[in-house]
Amino acid sequence: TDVMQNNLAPIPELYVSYESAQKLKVEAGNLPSWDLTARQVCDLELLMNGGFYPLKGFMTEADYDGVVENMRTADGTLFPIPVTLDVNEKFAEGIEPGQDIALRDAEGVILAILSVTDKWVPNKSNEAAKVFGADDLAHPAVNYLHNTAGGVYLGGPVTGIQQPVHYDFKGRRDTPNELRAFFRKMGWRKVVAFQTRNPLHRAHQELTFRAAKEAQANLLIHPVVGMTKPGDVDHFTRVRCYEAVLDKYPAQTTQLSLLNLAMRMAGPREAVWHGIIRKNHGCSHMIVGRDHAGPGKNSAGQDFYDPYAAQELFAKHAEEIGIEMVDFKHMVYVQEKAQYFPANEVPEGDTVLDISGTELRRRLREGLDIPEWFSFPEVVTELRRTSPPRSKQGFTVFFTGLSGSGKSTIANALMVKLMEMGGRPVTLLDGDVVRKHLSSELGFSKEHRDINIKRIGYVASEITKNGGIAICAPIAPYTATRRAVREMIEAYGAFVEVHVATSIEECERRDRKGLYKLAREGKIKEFTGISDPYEAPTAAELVVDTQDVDVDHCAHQVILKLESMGLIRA
Ligand code: PPS
Repeated sequence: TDVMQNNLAPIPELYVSYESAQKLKVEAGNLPSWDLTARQVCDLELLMNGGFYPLKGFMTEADYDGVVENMRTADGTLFPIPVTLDVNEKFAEGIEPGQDIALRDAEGVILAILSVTDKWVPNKSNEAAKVFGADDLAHPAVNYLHNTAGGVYLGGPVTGIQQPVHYDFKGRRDTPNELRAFFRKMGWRKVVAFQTRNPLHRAHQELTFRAAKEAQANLLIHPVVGMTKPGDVDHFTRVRCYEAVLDKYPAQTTQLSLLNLAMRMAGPREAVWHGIIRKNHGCSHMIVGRDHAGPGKNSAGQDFYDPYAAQELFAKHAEEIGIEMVDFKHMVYVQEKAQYFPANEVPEGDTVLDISGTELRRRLREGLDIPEWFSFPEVVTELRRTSPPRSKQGFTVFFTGLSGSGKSTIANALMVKLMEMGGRPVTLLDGDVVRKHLSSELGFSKEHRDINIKRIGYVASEITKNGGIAICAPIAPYTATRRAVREMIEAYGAFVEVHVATSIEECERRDRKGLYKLAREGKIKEFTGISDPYEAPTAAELVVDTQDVDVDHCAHQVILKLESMGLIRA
């Protein structure tokens, strides 16, 4: 059929010639310029290089409406995901349709010119409900839409000046036309694409190998390195893993190429989108799995999409896209046969072995065995380099409590105990120390306290990222701010919140610095607990009360907590 005999002629790109680009670049210096977000850079790259063909720019309002409502642009072209340029209200104010704007990357390099034809305020809740299936912030793209994306969309054709620059894995990145040319040169008329955002383990290697055999096609491992689901293994690690798996395939049959796509985790619609993108990259087939591009659970704890909805929607549109679906066989390891089988072909009575994603992460975290039947040793080595066991990772202990509650004293004792154990550098970010070195210009208004805590959080997150132990001991009276710090740190390691719950009466009775007396007399304003709020934590990892308990014992309780969390070894 036509589908099977892939057309590998070049597809249109949005770039102008080198000479025109040089001229445009100079002229664009005078245009208003928009600094693209990381996601917009990904979208722009695929617009310009033909990955999103036949789109010619960021969607107009009519295209957007059509895409949101029924997956088609105004002229009827199938396109399931809105590709829009969101900007903030302030920038939008100065822009009118008819105007050109320069699109710049994070370093200020001009990548393209957008000729604005449309400017509108989108109905984000409607977009969320129609495109992602629910206006639910548990969906990463809905969260992005409401909490990160700007409030105004600009649309219009894009004139490409230059590709975004990548410094990593340059040799593994290909435009659609580069891949088409490669397939042409190799004589690969049938190519099955494997979309992935995870490391490849043996089951994936088996299933991709089988899919290629079944379709009598060559195989393109086409992992996403743009943006994936928050919490995924970073793309640097994954690419090293893919490279390690590459020579497990028969020579000359398989190609690895990196796709700078910003995924939306939109399940069925995303699968169709992936199909269009792969078609543009010269593929004739695509593997679609169970729960393809699934975003995880919604806020009610249920799956956003039926696990087979993506395959159904893809199958419905495969002919129009011009790509054939190879449905994913769930491969399982059969112990007696020491071999992988499709789950529905397991010999009766034989034992099936499996390790879930959650179990794999647990084993990595705790430094436990990962058997060779599950993954290639080279892959496991890479994963262990990136995710050392918790006892070797950095972490943060964050004390919070009233002035004079004993935070600093316990924090000091903890620091000494951790230094006695050795192994990791320890930094104490005590309230007073921080206010001297990091926040000397700040006072005690809510705004200033928040800035202070976020600075502490930033420093602690860097320490945690680099494998050290950060101990923080500010008052940190606001729940939302503590949560923001937790999120910053949990990207790199554990965050252990310790509430030093000494009562205000006890703190005032001790009044070690004489501040409570001054606060009562009104000589210190906005004093926490007296004339300023303290929102006590409700879900701290540990609560210690210093009344009738000595400091050494409190610090020891923290040590026990760290041990039970696997952060230190006894
Ligand atoms: S915050 O809210 O987390 O930014 O505060 P923090 O940086 O921990 O600073 C608290 C220390 O500053 C002294 N101090 C005050 N505390 C609370 N309220 C007011 N108005 C105030 N003015 C000065 C006080 O000594 C705190 O030290 P600790 O170690 O907590 O007793």
